[in-house]
Amino acid sequence: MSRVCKMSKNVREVFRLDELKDDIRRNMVALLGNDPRSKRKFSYYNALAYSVRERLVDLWMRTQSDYYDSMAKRVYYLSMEFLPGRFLMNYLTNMGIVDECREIVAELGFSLEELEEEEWDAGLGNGGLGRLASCYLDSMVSQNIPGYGYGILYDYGIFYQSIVNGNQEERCDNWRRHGCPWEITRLDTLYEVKFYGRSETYYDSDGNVRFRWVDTENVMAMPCDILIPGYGCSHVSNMRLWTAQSSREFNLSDFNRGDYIGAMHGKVMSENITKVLYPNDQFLQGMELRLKQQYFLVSATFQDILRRYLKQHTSLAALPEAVAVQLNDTHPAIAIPELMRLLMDVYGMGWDVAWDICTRTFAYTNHTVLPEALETWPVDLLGRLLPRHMQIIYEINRRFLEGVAATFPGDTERLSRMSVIQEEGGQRVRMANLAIVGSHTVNGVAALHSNILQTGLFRDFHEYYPRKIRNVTNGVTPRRWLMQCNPALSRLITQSIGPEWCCNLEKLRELVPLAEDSAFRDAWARAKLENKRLLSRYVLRKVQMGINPNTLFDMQFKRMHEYKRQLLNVMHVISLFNRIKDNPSADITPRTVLFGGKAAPGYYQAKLIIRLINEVARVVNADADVAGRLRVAFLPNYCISQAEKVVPAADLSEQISTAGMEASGTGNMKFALNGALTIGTLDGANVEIMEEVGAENIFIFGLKAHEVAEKRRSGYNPREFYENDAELRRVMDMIGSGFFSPDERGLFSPVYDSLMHHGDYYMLMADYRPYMEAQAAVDALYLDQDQWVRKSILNAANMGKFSSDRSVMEYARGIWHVEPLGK
Ligand code: B1H
Ligand code: IMP
Repeated sequence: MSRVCKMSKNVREVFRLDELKDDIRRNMVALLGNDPRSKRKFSYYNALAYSVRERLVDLWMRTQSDYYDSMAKRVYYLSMEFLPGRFLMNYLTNMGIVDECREIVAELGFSLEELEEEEWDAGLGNGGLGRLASCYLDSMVSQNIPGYGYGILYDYGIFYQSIVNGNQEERCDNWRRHGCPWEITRLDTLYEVKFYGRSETYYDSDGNVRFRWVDTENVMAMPCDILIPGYGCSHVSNMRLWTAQSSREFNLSDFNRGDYIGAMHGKVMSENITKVLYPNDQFLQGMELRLKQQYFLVSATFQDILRRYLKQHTSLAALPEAVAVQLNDTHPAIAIPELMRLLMDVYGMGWDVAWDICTRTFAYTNHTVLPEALETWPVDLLGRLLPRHMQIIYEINRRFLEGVAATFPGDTERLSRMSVIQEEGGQRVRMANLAIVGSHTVNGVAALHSNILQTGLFRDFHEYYPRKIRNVTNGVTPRRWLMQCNPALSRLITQSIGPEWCCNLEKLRELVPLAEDSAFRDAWARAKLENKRLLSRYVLRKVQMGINPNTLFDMQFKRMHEYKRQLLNVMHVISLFNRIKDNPSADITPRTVLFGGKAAPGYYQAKLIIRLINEVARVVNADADVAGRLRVAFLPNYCISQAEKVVPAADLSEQISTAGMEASGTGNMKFALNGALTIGTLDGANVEIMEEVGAENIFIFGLKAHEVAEKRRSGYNPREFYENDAELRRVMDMIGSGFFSPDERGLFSPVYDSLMHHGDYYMLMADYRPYMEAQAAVDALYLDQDQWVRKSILNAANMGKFSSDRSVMEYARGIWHVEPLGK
């Protein structure tokens, strides 16, 4: 903290702000080749970005030197996804120079906000899992924990979603088309990554049998660094993202045979590895290219980790004392056999020593229990692409099962459940089992989820390794998710309780007594209203629809997924519509219901629900009786920069997944931190949010996780709810009969059928009435603005636990065994 304060006092000196304007002009000319007199926003954004970045490089080098000098243990966060969004405001926020920069930019004839809008989001992830990785990097560096993110620099990030005639259409996200000023490409560093070939046995000089991987096809990995400034800029770290480059000797034999085009084809194909992010949140497609991406990340990263380690060590024996590797889900779990391969085949270690190093280095975070998201790879495919790894996986499994068999003699069922190799339906490698066996610690991402891992999905493993599976509840960075995205509320909070909250979110508790102060409540309500006005303008621009900031803003923004139950929300909207139509003079709480989220391109049902939302919106918004009381909109292309506009403006946050299915959720935390009240099920981190804010300040409804499980076991009959609830029946019949699709009556039959005829797997029918009742309580409370605002304040005030600073410190102390530097 002391460093932070010192820095902000003389920030003008440290960051040479008096020279910033000149630097912007200089970069306009020298780097961009543009005339500073042309007033192009895009050029100014870039020139500003370069001028900001260059101020951090120096601090980054000092930070790295600190790490070396102190021989600090380093954390490597391996993730196939990072979702940083835009960088400019984050850099300025963390450097503490937003206001100064705003002045300078104004002198150049721009507003900071308009330059900010010039930046294209870095969307190198699908959703929560990728954004969590970015929050953790922010928290690591802000708390002086030596950490790096390692990932892939996809040419195309998560697709751009547009809505055409109510349907989702995907466009490619060519996010670097106009360059990316934050990237520092290391053209001079290249690692070779091998694929295919075969594993060969040979004898070393001592006569021992050894293995080597030969006849491979090689691709080069080139790193690109993006700096990550800590808040207060005490430290600056980086994420290192890899791009694929063809190796020079690629298909040399084709060249030599005169097959130039054939050789070039191979070259181009090899560079495809980092072309595109797979857009299937929580659904395994099992494509060879995806496995290639995973191994590409892992191989390049470990060459870099070992290179750095070996600068200061002569033996790899102490690797676990110097390096902690966190696997962000199983996506990089091929790292386990890769490290074994390196230690044994390249550095000559024996199995036992290598295995001990390996298992003391890795930890694995599980983010989902959905069966369709659990990674398994066909043995054939893995064995062809990575033959030596397949051998090592078999050996890991053989030794592991020997241990299990010794502990549970004769329990063959258990052995087959726990095996890394799934036998039924063709042999496959279960990546989760591999990750558990090869890690010292496994964690779930919210208390309920970790409990489900221990007693459900990983129960056998929990019995075998009773201390391995633990919980670290997710968190979000208060820098981006309050300070940066919500200046109005941040200002008010800082005026009231001082600025420390952004590094110590528990401080927000000091707002609790202020909930009883009517002047403070008024100021709070004004800040929320200002945000709602800003969002209204954005909605008008985006979808040409006027919305009224004085209505209740009811928001559900997240990936489109059946388990997240956007459909349940739609069913509530339709019910409200019917109530208004039945009784046009009824006194109801005016609402604006907003949705946003992408559906995986091949996920038919999720796309159909987007269409349904849009058709319901069309009917509702056009109805004269409804006008002024209910409006519905789907905002296209939900992404980080849109979330920064949506989250601060929400009154009500919809977190209504089927209990037991949302591992944690992090949107729930962001909304509550910005003063939204939650309507939700007891799922994921909602459980802990309720514990923190108190049951009286949150709208909890519906089946609990154990009740969902119990209903599934005992037989669940959705029709029973249909038959016993006239209002529900009417909603379902409207969807099924084509009320919202008059030109295509059967359009929504699959939605109707999934609930009525295909078992309603996500139990919307069971939760409909409790949800309606919870929504009625929301309506009633909103009419009493004084009470509502009080609860809004109490929500934000009690979000301290959900800072990613807390999560990261739990990982650091309990899993990585690293301490913040300089403390
Ligand atoms: C989460 C994923 C995920 N869980 C596979 N699992 C993917 C799985 O491309 N893939 O193959 C991509 C993503 N994402 C989310 O993680 C959970 O659903 C949320 O509940 C959780 O908050 C988030 C962060 O822990
Ligand atoms: P890397 O750790 O080798 O990737 O280097 C990252 C940065 O750390 C370099 O650009 C240097 O600024 C710094 N650095 C690298 N090696 C050393 C060292 O041995 N001592 C101090 N600083 C170093």
